[in-house]
Amino acid sequence: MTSGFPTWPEELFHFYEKECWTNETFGSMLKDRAKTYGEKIAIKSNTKELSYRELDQKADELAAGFQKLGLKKGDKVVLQLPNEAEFFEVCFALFRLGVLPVFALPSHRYSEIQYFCEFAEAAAYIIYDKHGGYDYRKLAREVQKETPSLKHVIVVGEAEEFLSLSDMYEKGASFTEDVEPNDFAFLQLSGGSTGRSKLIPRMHNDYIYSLVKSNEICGMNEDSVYLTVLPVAHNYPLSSPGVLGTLYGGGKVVLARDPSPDEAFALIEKENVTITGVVPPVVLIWLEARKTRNEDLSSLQVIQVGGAKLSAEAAKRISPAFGCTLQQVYGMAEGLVNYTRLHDSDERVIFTQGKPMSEYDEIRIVDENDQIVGISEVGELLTRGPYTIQGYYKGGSHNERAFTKDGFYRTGDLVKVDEEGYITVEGRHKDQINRGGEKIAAEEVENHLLAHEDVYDAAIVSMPDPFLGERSCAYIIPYREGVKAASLKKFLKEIGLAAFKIPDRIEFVQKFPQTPLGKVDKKSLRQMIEEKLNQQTLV
Ligand code: J2J
Repeated sequence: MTSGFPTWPEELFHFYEKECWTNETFGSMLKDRAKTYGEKIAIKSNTKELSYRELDQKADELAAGFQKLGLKKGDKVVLQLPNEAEFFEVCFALFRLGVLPVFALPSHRYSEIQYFCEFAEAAAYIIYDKHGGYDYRKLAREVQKETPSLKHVIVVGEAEEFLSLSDMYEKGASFTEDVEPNDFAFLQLSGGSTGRSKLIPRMHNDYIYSLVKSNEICGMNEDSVYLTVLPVAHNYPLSSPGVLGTLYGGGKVVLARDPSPDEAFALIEKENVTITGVVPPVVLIWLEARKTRNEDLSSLQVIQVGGAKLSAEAAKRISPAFGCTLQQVYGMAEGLVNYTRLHDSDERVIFTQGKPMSEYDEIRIVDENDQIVGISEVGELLTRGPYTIQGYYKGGSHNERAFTKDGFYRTGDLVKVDEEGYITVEGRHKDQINRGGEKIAAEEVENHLLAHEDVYDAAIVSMPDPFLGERSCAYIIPYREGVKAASLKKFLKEIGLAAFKIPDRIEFVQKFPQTPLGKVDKKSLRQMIEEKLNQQTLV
């Protein structure tokens, strides 16, 4: 392991290099597409349109500008941009320069951003001025104060005391990249289960391979129009096949500001969208909206649903309501992505989360003792393959727990696999809440709560929710009587935790149930809240 990056076992590495990887970089890929597609539109947002040639040119100009500023190969930059065209200009510029973006989400706040900047020793933080009613410059001021390594803040829009992205373009510059296909390209974020989000290092080669396979399975080509409704930096809309798969295939990326039917349906109609990817709560809203609205959505060929478990009841309604194919996607930023295939039977598409996209993905389903279980028996999914990481960035001893000795990633997901390799997600083994696709590491929020003077102990569990699938419930043992849930939520907001991580509900108790080993028995806590919710709905 050098400078925090995991090394791949040589044998596997050479095998994948020979059998799977295309030996391209994102920079060379965009150059090629610009040659082939020139003036064809690559990216379309509400405010801007970029052709392949323009995107390529802007990436060169920005790469030259960033270089002039002092950014260099191997540096890290925390990138927190919404679904706007500049995301792509900046990303491809950084890829060309060999600078690694850390893909923060627009919902992240001080607690997350300060951590990413410090942990990755980021040289720059790139933001939008204001978005969704939030002023990111205020956040940047607070982060910069606490993070000496952070030399630059670059702002899209009104920069105030910071650097303006619009001043960074070296007009007319061409840029020769010094980047290899096996270099790490960026750091994705893990959903996390212990403490903070881990950073996931992905290479040009492994990620581009995941695009190639995704495109094959999802039928992507130059006529594809992909609508991005989820935050573009997330691994799912980024790569399954998402925006990067679309660009790889020469198609058009349409950027929605949010997933509301108002925005999304209008764009599908106007731009003749052929494919989009959503999480279950979004498709539930779309299904309701579809009953009363009459936009022409006939261009849509595929709706992908993933990120969290889709109920079979909802799955059954999607194809009839939208007149297109439903594709279930079960993936993870660490690598492995499973898809139902476009010509699979209804049975498969409704009841399973698909099968691995590559014939080189290795799957093992094991019990608590790492013993392989039988076909259709539930166990934890372990996986290894040509686009699944071999370790987290600066993962230290956590890597030893998260990966087996022979390099299989322990997903923490409980699944069963049928005879033909189709996977059904049955539950979770990791200490995480999946709030409609947004992942919350219980321990991260518990640690913040423990910093409150009135909190003696805290345990966060999921509680069932008809819309989001799960919401979070914090069980608290307080030091004194009279502590208010609202004051704990306010505390978490004030330390700058992303809103989706703030517990939906807080329950005060005097002690936690314990396992025979003396650990907090979260299974019992989940049962307790489920029973309470059931009783409440009965009265
Ligand atoms: C049940 N659980 C699911 C599904 C993910 C494509 C699609 C999704 C992600 C993603 C991604 C699920 N049913 N269909 O990166 O490229 C849960 C599992 C998994 C975790 C990974 C992609 N799809 N999950 O969601 O890194 O628990 O990636 O291990 O955010 O989400 O979360 P994340």
